[in-house]
Amino acid sequence: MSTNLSAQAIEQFKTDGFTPAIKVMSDAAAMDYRHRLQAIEAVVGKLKGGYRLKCHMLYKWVSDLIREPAIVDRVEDLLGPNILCWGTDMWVKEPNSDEFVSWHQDSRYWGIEGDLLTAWIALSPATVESGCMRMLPGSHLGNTMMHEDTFHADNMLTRGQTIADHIDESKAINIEVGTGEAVFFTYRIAHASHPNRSCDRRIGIAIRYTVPSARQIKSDWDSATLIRGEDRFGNFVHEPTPKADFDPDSVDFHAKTNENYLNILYSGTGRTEHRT
Ligand SMILES: O=C(O)CCC(=O)C(=O)O
Repeated sequence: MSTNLSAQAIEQFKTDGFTPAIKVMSDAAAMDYRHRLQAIEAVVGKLKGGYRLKCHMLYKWVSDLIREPAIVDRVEDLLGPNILCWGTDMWVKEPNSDEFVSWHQDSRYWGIEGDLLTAWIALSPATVESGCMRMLPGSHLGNTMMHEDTFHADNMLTRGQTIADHIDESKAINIEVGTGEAVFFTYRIAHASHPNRSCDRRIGIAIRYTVPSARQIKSDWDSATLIRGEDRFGNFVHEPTPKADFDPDSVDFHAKTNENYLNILYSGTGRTEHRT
């Protein structure tokens, strides 16, 4: 079975800013990943802060997932042969809960100049009822929009950042993603998601892929994991690969890079306390 994107999906990524949902693993593999995630929750509780962010340095199975050919081959179709993984976030919405994600563009906050895309993988069905993402097609082609910080208690974003401009909801599209499917979207796209009103947890893992020519402009230091090809730019310190869950070498490195990441995410807010 081909693990490449169709010409149509590549075209849609260029014009709309995202691909259709594409099967990247079996339902059984997704269930296995879900069990691994839940086994960590059983030990550390709700995944917050470092347990949720850049966690490919903490959990061996996430470190394996970011290298999965069924995902990376598609990323290569969009970014080219040299690929770095810059981040991994868990997005867990509990059944019948109020947590939501306001309209935002990731490119507004991450300090990355260059190409960056997300592979968002569903480990349970992301439907309209369970609070799948919504995206505004073509919004990646204009200028970055103005955002304001709300710090709303139910907003899953670090600073509750919300696009201040009017979003025409009638033009937004629901991005339903089945278990074991992924949607690939550029970090410039405006996106959001409603609360989970279903009886199951809505679990997604977002993997952020970029290219070696990209650079961090909000910090003198940043790191990424080389996934494929070569890095002739040296803009990111290369991250260690955990040999097992909570490998001490990776844990130390993760603490440093995650603190740097949170400082970038909160820059300009004057807040020193991080709430993720
Ligand atoms: O999972 C969600 O509902 C939102 C995810 C998101 O905003 C992102 O991956 O950038």
